[in-house]
Amino acid sequence: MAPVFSLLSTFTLFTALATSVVANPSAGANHVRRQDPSTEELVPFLDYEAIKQAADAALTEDLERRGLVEPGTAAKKRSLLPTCPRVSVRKEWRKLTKAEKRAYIKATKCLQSKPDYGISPISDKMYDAFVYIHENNWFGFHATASFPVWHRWFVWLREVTLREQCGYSGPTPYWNYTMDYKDLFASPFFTEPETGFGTHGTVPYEAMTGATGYKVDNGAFANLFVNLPEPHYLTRNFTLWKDSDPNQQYGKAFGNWVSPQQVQTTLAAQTFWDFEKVLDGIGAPMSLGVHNTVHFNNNGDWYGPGWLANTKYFPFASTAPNDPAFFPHHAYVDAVFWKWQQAPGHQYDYGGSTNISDPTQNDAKITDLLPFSGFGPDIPVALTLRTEAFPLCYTYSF
Ligand SMILES: *[C@@H]1O[C@H](CO)[C@@H](O)[C@H](O)[C@H]1NC(C)=O
Ligand SMILES: *[C@@H]1O[C@H](CO)[C@@H](O)[C@H](O)[C@H]1NC(C)=O
Ligand SMILES: *[C@@H]1O[C@H](CO)[C@@H](O)[C@H](O)[C@H]1NC(C)=O
Ligand SMILES: [Cu+2]
Repeated sequence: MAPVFSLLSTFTLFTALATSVVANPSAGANHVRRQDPSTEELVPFLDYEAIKQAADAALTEDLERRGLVEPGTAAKKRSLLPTCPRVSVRKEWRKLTKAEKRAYIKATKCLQSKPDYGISPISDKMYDAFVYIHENNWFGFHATASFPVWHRWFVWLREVTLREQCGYSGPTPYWNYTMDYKDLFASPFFTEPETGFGTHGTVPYEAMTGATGYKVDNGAFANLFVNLPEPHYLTRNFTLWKDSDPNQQYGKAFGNWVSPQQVQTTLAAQTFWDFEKVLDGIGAPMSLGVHNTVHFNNNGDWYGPGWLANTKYFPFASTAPNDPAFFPHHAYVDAVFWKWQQAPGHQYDYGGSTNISDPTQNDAKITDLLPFSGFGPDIPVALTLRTEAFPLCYTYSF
């Protein structure tokens, strides 16, 4: 167990990845977006102009909070923006009706037959565009201040795309795995007949040279074929959890890192950067945090660049969104972030490090641009900080 555990020390892992990024910036960079901006298509269902205006309003609100512009300047800008047609409420997966679950699964698969408007140079399918924008420069928005805000916008882009391209009109689901912390993989989220996301499967499978796991051969996404970094069947490997005696250190630890108690500890953080550090287990050698624990336990495609450690793609391919379960997982991480923001003084708090190799670097700013590789405009952090405002237009109820 010890070697496995040391592999899983998040901070060590990320630092190692980041070091190789710095040392050899061109390694594995075979995924290059088209260079000529005039050939870049717009994503037709995103209102680029309105998003840019909303970003301007959010940045002006920030200036106004700091007394740098006349009171009322931001409100005037906001009054020119569209308003939310409605503020939708995201729901725990188990609260969706069977019909809603079926519709969500159908819409997810539908993305595999929709165009990506030139976003990914590797595949022309919208399903893969999400994988591509997540792997492209992934070290900029993992285990850094950008993590919660970048992934918030990412999950929202998926929500909009499921609605606009594939007609999904139900609630965006999140998987509240704290309900399952005593036995994560017995969760109906995975095991429910027909609408479960499936278990790790029974067939050992070498997805590509150096990357093994089990082909997902059951559940709603049985035999799902994905394309990044190269074509393979969706793969998971729950072994790490299953082989951990729940009464032993690692078995217990894995559960406890996603327990309701761990969420309380995360929510108790006083500043945004402390929140992110607890969420991701940064600088906490005995915790992977509420976010990373789930990735590491699911393994296979979920495991991010670590899964590809023995392939030519390491460390540039953070292809975890290959697994459709990525999105309900990240919607829950976002719910925890939202909850943290509800405490007095937290809504617009932002800061910390933008450097994955140095958590003490205190340079993150609300004006920082989050990169989306051409999937809509890059947006400033300020635009993500209130989910109830245009264009995000969603909330949680718990
Ligand atoms: C998640 O479940 C826990 C119980 O495990 C509950 O206390 C919490 O409110 C739930 N959170 C959400 C977002 O549903
Ligand atoms: C599953 O992961 C474990 C480590 O947790 C590893 O030892 C094993 O080789 C993996 N199995 C496959 C089939 O990849
Ligand atoms: C990030 O931190 C590392 C380690 O301290 C340092 O070597 C590197 O120069 C930093 N990168 C940037 C862009 O500041
Ligand atoms: Cu990610």
